[in-house]
Amino acid sequence: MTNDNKTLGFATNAIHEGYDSQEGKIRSLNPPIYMSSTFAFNSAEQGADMFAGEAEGHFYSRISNPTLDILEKRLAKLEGAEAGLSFASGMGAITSICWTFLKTGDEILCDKTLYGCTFAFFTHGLSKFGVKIKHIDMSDAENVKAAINQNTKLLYLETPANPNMRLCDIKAISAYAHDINNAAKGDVKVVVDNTYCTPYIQQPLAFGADIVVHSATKYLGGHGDIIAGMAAGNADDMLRVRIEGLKDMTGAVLSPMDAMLMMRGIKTLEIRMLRHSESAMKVAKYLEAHTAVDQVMYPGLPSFSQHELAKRQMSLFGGMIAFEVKGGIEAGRKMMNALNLIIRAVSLGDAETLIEHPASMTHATYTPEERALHGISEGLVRLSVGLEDAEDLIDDLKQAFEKTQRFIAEGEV
Ligand code: 3LM
Repeated sequence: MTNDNKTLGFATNAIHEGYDSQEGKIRSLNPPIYMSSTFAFNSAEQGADMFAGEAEGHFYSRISNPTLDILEKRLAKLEGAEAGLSFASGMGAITSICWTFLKTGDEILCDKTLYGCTFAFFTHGLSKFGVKIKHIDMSDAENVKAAINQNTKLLYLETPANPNMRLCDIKAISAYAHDINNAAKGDVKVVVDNTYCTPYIQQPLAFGADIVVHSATKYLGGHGDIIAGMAAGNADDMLRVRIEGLKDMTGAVLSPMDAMLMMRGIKTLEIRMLRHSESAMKVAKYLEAHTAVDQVMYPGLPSFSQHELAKRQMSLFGGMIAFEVKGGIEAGRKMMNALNLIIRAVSLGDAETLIEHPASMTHATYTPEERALHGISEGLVRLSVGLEDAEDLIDDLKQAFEKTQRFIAEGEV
C-alpha cells in the first residue's frame, strides 16, 4: 500500500498494510480467510524445492498461511519491524521465542515483575531444561549492566509490568545489552512484552530492543473474543522463531479465522487506545483522591514514581491501573463484589472494564514469598479500563466504595 511514496500514518497502516482490495479479480474490501491446512504443489519438484527453502509459497499452515501473512506484515509495520509472526496465544509467542534462542547452560535475565504464566514458564519450565533464570530489578537499568555475562542470551521485560505497573527504561537497558565494549557480556537479545501499551503507545524496537512480543488476546484483538499472540523483529530472528520455535517446538499456530478477528481489532487500535488512556486518567485521578484508596499506580499521574520515564517512553499512559484499597485484600474483595457494571474477570484490553485480584488470580503462580520478593503486594487490585463512559465507571466505583465502607463500619472487614 503506497500513497505516492508519502509515509502513511499509524491508523492508515493499521487499516491497509499488507492488503490491497484492488489486487486480483474479486476486489473484496476484506482479505479472504484461507481456512486451509495444506496447499497444492504444481509438481513434485516444486514441493521438494519449497521444503528445501529454495522456492517461495505456502505449503502447510503450521509454517505459513496467506491470511496470517497479512496480519504479520501489518503488525511488523506498526512496530517498525522488518517482520512479524503470529501465534495461538501470548504464551505461544513467548515460549516459541525462548525455545528458539535458549539452550542448556544459557541464562535468561528478566525483570522482577512478570505476568504470572511467563514467570511460571521461566522458573518451572525453562529451568527444568538447564536454563538459568536470573531475576533482577530492571527498573534500575544499572542492574542490567552488572548482571549481564557471557551466558546471558535473552533479556526479558514487560513495561509497564503486569500487574504493578513498574516501568523499565528500554533504551538504557538495550544499550547495556548491546554494549560492544562490555567484555563480560555475551550475544544478548532484548525481548520486550509490549502487551500493556501496543505499538500505538510504545515502540520498543525504536528504543533498541530486538524482539517485541504481545498477548494479542488483549488490546490488539481488543474485543475479548480471541486468544492470540504476536511477535515482531528483524527478518532473520523471525524466520528462526517461525521454523525452530513455532514449527518444530510449540506448534502454537494462530487460526486464520482468529487472524481475521485480530485484523478487525487492529483497524480501530488507535482510537481505542486514545479512549482507554483518556478514561483511565479520569479513573486514576478519581481513585487517587478517594479516602478509601491507599495507593494508585498509573504512569500518567504526576505522583507515579516513574512518571518522567513514562513521558519519555510512552506517547499515552494506557488503560491499565493498579491500586490498593485501605483495609487490604479483604476490603478490596468487598469492593470488587459490590461492583455492578465493572466485570470481575482476568484478561485486559477489552471494551468492557475488567477488575481482578492478581495475588489470587493472574499471579497465583507465584508463592506468597515470591510475590513479596517480586514486588507484587497481596492487596493489589488491577483494573483494565474499558471503552464505556468514564463517568459510569466512576459512579460504579463510588457506590462500591460506599458499600465497602458500610461493611467496614459494621465490622465485616
Ligand atoms: C492477564 N495475561 O489477565 P495469553 N504477557 C502479558 C499478559 O498479560 C499475558 C500474557 C503475556 C492475562 C491473562 S490470566 C489466566 C489471563 C503481559 C496474559 C499471556 O497466552 O494470550 O493469555 O498471553 O493478565
